[in-house]
Amino acid sequence: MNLTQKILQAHSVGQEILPVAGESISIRIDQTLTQDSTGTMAYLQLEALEVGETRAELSVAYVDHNMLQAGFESADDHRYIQSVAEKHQIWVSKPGNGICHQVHLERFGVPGKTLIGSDSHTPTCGGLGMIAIGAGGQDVAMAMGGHPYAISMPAVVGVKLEGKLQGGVAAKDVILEVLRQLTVKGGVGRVIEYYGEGVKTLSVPERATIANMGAELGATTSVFPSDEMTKDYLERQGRAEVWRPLEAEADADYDLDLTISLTTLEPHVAKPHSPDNVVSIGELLGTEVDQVCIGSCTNSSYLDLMRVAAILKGRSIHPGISLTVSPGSKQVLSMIAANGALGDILDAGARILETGCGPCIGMGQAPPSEGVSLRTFNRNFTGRSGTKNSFVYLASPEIAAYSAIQGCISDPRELAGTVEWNIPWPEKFHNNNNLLLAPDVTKKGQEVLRGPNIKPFPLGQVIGETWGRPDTGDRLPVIIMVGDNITTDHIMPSNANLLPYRSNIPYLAGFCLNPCDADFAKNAEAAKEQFGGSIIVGGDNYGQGSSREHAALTPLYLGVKAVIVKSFARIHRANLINNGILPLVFADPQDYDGLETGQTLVVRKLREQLLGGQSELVLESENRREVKVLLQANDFERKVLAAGGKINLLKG
Ligand code: MIC
Ligand code: SF4
Repeated sequence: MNLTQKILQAHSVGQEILPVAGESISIRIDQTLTQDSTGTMAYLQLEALEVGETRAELSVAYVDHNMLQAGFESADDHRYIQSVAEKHQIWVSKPGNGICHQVHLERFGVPGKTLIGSDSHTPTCGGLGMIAIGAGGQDVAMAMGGHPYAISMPAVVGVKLEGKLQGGVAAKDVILEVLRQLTVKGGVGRVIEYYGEGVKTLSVPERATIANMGAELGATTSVFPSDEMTKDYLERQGRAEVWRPLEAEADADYDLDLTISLTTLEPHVAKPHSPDNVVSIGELLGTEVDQVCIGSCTNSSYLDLMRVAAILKGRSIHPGISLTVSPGSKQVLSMIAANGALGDILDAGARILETGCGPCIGMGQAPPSEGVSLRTFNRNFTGRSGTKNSFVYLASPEIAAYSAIQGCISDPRELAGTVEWNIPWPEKFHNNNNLLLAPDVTKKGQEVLRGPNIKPFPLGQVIGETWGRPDTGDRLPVIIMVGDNITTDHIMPSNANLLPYRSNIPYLAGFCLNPCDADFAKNAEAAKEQFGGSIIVGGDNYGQGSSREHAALTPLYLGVKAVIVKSFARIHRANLINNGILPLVFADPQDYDGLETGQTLVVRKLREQLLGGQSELVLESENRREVKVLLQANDFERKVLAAGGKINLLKG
């Protein structure tokens, strides 16, 4: 068995033999995490499900995304999260303590355990040898209720790493190379497992960078062995006792094999507007840059910022550049403050932002119009930076720091001999945990504090014999046709103006699919009024990116009953089902071309077919043309859909 199979086997519920790839497997979840921007909804759902005290071994509620507090909304959400978490005996990581994935790696991750989190970059802890999976808030709430988590048994891609990275080449370049080869769809239905001699040369934070951006491949997760490096990291974090060795069996098989030579790897950059639009740095040398942003859950570790400091030390940023640095955690910030590296960064002209997601989620630092921004982040989708016509490039902290000095994209290998790439590890990482609140029994069952911005969330409707209304012939109109790789940032944009409303679905709904069609919400409401609902049609990999359940809840609020696409991204598909929206896939992708906006479709005997396990449904258009669609769902998912969502089903 490979490592993925070993951990899944050890956590499998009710199945002694692992199913074949693609079939459903239920796993026991040891740990859960939430962050604030998906967390408010997850906890509202936890309350609706009447879950009570968390039954996971460990649950943590982080506040790291929505930190600006430009009005009362975010502060109210933070207070809600803290009080509801305390009530349910969940750890609280307060604003300022750091980005959930970075802190989880430092303080909580345990090799061989399972973790699900309401954030798509939860796989970061795969760097510690965990099976860590991003999920919608409802699934995380269910795991806190002690329910197993169901996934499709993944195929496993084995990535063999050989050799050792050269100075100026970073872990980020490894994952950009994997993205170049596999693309943003290449990981769907797969786990990416790393092995080989090269792994031993990578520290835990470097492995975490690689595992983190496996999310951009659409992968279920990524995983590294747990070895001496892992032990060393945990010892320095003061957590030696949780270490255990873990690796694939010597003769383990993989469904797909890749080999990457770390020794000959070049620095890479992902060009606008997709993380898989990757080229070698040589193609971009000299590209002028306006803004450089260093940070995010991908690249804000102690190691990353020490390398940045080493490059910036004694130098100054280019006059045309704005450089921001957001440390990943309070631990990282206090350590670079204490050892003087922060001073080197400041002296060079950087603007220090608070520890949190910051510009990665569009919380400030929108680039200038048509500006070029070079970021160490993981996503460069159009508009995510807050400036629709900007050009965002993704690269390593080394490239970012050196380019900030030069004013244009530059190759850090030029610094050979002037910069020490080997960063000595601290004897012990600094651990002041006063922003990390352990569960306190005296708070069990306490009153939950809600602000006026927290609005009830919509619930789906029980599915009947058809999806429409008799007076309009049971038909529903297609209200939008979108193309391939539509992200959840398109479906439910996030920026400094919208993030404060993550617990207010009625307000957010007005912005649903706005980047694709500014009239979407208006048209959906009109269709809801006239037909009782509507249909979204899309291409391949629909719903890639963030785990935000809002990308299902806002269409639900607007009356969307079905989404028909060529293929789905994993988390979004699960979120649609959990909220009672039918996820349908064209049996013949060419049928996409036969559809157009405004056309209406009808399906007969829907409930019967749904509960009867029918996998192919026939939709009929006005001109009696048939469109065959697949409903790929297991028995439980069918019951969830029929009930109009998981909460309806479980609450009877
Ligand atoms: C993101 O990177 O898009 C986020 C913000 O972390 C999301 C969660 C969210 O939308 O709140 C994610 O990746 O899941
Ligand atoms: Fe935060 Fe960005 Fe990481 Fe999402 S990708 S968790 S917004 S830092």
